[in-house]
Amino acid sequence: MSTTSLTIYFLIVLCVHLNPLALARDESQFIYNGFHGANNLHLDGSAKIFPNGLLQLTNNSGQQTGRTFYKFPIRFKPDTLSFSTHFVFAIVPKRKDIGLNGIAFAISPSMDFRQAVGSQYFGLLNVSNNGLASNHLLAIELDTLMNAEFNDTDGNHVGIDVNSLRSNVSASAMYYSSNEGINKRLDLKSGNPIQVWIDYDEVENQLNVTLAPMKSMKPEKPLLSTQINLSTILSDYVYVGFSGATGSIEGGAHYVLGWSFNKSGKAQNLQLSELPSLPHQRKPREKPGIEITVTLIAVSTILIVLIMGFLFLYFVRMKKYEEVHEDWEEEYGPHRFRYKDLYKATKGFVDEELLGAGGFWEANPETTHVVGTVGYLAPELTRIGKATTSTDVFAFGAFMLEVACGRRPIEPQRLPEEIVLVDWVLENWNKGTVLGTVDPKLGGDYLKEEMELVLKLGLLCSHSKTAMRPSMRQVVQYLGGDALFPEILHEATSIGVLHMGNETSAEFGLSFPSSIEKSSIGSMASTESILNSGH
Ligand SMILES: *[C@@H]1O[C@H](CO)[C@@H](O)[C@H](O)[C@H]1NC(C)=O
Ligand SMILES: *[C@@H]1O[C@H](CO)[C@@H](O)[C@H](O)[C@H]1NC(C)=O
Ligand SMILES: *[C@@H]1O[C@H](CO)[C@@H](O)[C@H](O)[C@H]1NC(C)=O
Ligand SMILES: *[C@@H]1O[C@H](CO)[C@@H](O)[C@H](O)[C@H]1NC(C)=O
Ligand SMILES: *[C@@H]1O[C@H](CO)[C@@H](O)[C@H](O)[C@H]1NC(C)=O
Ligand SMILES: *[C@@H]1O[C@H](CO)[C@@H](O)[C@H](O)[C@H]1NC(C)=O
Ligand SMILES: *[C@H]1O[C@@H](CO)[C@H](O)[C@@H](O)[C@@H]1NC(C)=O
Repeated sequence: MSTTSLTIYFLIVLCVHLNPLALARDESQFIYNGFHGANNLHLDGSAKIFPNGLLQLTNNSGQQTGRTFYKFPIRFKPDTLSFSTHFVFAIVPKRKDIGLNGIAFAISPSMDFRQAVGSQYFGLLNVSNNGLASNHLLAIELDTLMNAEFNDTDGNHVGIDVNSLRSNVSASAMYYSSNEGINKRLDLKSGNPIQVWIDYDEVENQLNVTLAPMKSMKPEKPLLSTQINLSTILSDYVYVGFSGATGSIEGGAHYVLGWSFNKSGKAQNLQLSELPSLPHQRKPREKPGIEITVTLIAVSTILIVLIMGFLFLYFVRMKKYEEVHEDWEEEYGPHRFRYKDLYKATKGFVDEELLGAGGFWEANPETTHVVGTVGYLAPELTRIGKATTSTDVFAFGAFMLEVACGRRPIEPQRLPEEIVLVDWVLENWNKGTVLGTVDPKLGGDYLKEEMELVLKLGLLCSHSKTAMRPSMRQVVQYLGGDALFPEILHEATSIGVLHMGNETSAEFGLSFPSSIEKSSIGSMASTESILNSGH
């Protein structure tokens, strides 16, 4: 054996036989800005370190427990009990609405947790040793589940646990924002990295736990601050580390990104920029925020109102332009053509399809050809060749008489005095037997006064002098009973002049000039003689 080999041998023997606790003093401070190449760590359960230095305590499967401890024991007694630690963790649940237990920073006399169970025991204790002073365990739990058996306050809390998972003190996860001067909520299982500082001062017996989101400085005020004398709780040599556990139903990943621990003073703050990044994760679909919900409701309401408005306008328009169907049409079917049908039938009103043309009024007032039915044409129309509203009134008068008497204006096959309807009616009027001209098919089934009114009106409209004819407005008023029909007195003394009511006036007199247009139309020509020859 060479001298060199001998030296190495003795060194090895020395190392093996040396009390490992003796080394602890030198290992009372460390910093891991990410865990790549970290070889002083003891990993068990599902814990593993990714190549980028990310420490994963549990993966996405359920019922997982993973632990990572600094593998050298640290001497707490009789040296100072004070310690300080800073770490960054992240809890990434598979489903955002379901908690998955969480992570605990633990100070324990042993790294052997084979008897411990996961879930709510965080992989640190079990049902039989929970709460025993012999555990010598201090744990800071970052709990995402509310376990009633441990008096948990909610499903997102931080607790200080002594020998038991029933916390001595706990609080909902929050951090103090010095800018705003208030505590702000932190979601432990948001999937985002969260910083934790744990500081114990043995002189003041004070244990502080402080949380903050990744980008924040250490807040001035801790989340938890409690008086506790650790000397009776912890053993002389302890192991420090983290345990993470998932529940039975849904999995989720627990990560530690960096960790510094100091027994000799304040733990150095981690170099946040050097910490490993979390695995790319599908962003859990957020429930729509209140703003989005309100916006959606508002937009929907506006749309509904608009649609209803349009529908309303549409129906109003439909109603407005609805074709009025008359009673007689019901019986015989509609006698009308829609513009669309006319347009189609005439191939868009092309000239070739023209049938005929008419003249309009841790468009072409100078009508040259008079077209019409004999009996309906006013006498002056043939003379001046110009249609007026009065000529329409004349035709209307002829029509009224025709309907009332049930015959055409001119029927040559009749007795001579009956050939021209208007003459015949006027003659009978003067004789006082006007109702004798009424259509016999009516069988007397009418009101005498109404019938007389129609006949009188028919005669008046058929007057040979245009000025004597009433306007259509007056006609409607007479028919509707809104205006009193001028009483025509037939007196022998007023031949050639008709009296309107009590007023005798040449202006209102009806005179029927003789022999004008007799040959052409023959309607009003003879009326004069009859009028004059009457009373
Ligand atoms: C999670 O880890 C356990 C134990 O390390 C392993 O059996 C399981 O397959 C892993 N599951 C996933 C989804 O990676
Ligand atoms: C709980 O753990 C303790 C110590 O680790 C062990 O002695 C005990 O048997 C365990 N109990 C159960 C129910 O696993
Ligand atoms: C747990 O809560 C119950 C009911 O509120 C209470 O009676 C009990 O004292 C609590 N235990 C602890 C350790 O706080
Ligand atoms: C704990 O927090 C309180 C209040 O901020 C502070 O006065 C005290 O010094 C802190 N103790 C430790 C050990 O950090
Ligand atoms: C803590 O407890 C130990 C043992 O009971 C005692 O010696 C020590 O004085 C206590 N420390 C404080 C600060 O009260
Ligand atoms: C521990 O504290 C001492 C004294 O404050 C400091 O010099 C040292 O850098 C710290 N080490 C760590 C790892 O925090
Ligand atoms: C937490 O503190 C320890 C040590 O002080 C006590 O022994 C426990 O009883 C106490 N537990 C609770 C729930 O307050």
